[in-house]
Amino acid sequence: MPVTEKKKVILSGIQPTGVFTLGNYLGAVKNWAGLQDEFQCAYMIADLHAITVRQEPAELRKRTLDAFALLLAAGIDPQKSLTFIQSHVDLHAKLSWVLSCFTQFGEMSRMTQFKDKSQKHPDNVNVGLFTYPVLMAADILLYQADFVPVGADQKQHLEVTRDIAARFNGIYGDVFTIPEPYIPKAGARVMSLQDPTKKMSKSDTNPNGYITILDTKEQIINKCKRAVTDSDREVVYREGKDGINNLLNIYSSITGKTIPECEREFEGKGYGEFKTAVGETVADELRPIRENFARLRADTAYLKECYTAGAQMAYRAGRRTVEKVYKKVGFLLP
Ligand code: ATP
Ligand code: LTN
Repeated sequence: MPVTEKKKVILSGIQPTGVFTLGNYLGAVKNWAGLQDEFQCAYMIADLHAITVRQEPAELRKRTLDAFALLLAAGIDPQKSLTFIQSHVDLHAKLSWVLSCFTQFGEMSRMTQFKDKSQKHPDNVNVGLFTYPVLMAADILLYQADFVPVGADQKQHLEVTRDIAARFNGIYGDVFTIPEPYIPKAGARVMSLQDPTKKMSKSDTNPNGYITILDTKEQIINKCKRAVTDSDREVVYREGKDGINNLLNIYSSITGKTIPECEREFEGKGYGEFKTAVGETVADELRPIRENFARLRADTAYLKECYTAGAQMAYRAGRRTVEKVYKKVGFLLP
């Protein structure tokens, strides 16, 4: 009889800090649906992470439900994948505490996301923002994930997760699987349309900087037309042409064409024509998600059924890891 191989485990998460942007989609969520058959996947809404920046409570609740519906709208099937909300599974917080005692202050100080976000919110540089990557490590290690599909901005957090896991394993034996990042070749870093030296972010205060996956065709085309570029005329990928490079990346990531193929397609054409083509391509790609979302979001009873079942299954999947960790570090079991 053939030995059936156990599927490798994938885990990823997204914060309910706003409607997902084209960056979240191309860098992460788009790939998640396609991994569901080959892997045992777990996808969660990272609401614990979201409160590292001050959130209005009613708004956070609404955004969490929106984000959950968006995952399903983007093709995540709760029958195939563990689909849940982070705060519903208390194991994340428990493991995070233990891991924080195996993480060095200096390691956290080097995280660029911490530096960026504390600059952005100088009035609220809280300890949660500082230890954010430890909680992320707990999310991943709890489920013994083999791969973590994320955008390029999360690479540093994954490296630190690997370091924490290896350190713990070095002391206590093989407790954690060491996870690998799974970063897409194209679309891993979509930049802001208004400042193409910064990543596109859903918590940007200027909505022209990002395209959300629920924007209408008209809004998308308008934002692309207004995208900051440069003063020459050639649609070519070149150092210093950050705005055009970004639009080429987006176009290439959606169409699957290589950058030189895209350049050839727009040879001799102006920026206006190129920007409209990018806008139309993006809008066509996102339309089905917007339609699915409208249908799913209206059915809150179904969403609740999915996230309740998801949390129970996630709990069962993660429980053994916490038990093992508690035993290893020497807690007297109740
Ligand atoms: P916030 O603006 O609140 O910090 P965010 O838009 O950066 O949020 P996250 O929830 O932190 O989004 O990230 C969800 C996923 O989307 C992660 O895997 C992250 O790597 C990916 N991602 C975020 N922004 C981009 C981007 N501009 N390009 C590619 N991938 C991205
Ligand atoms: N920090 C992530 C969101 C996130 C995540 C995770 C991603 C929270 N926990 C676990 C992968 C695995 C971000 O994208 N900013």
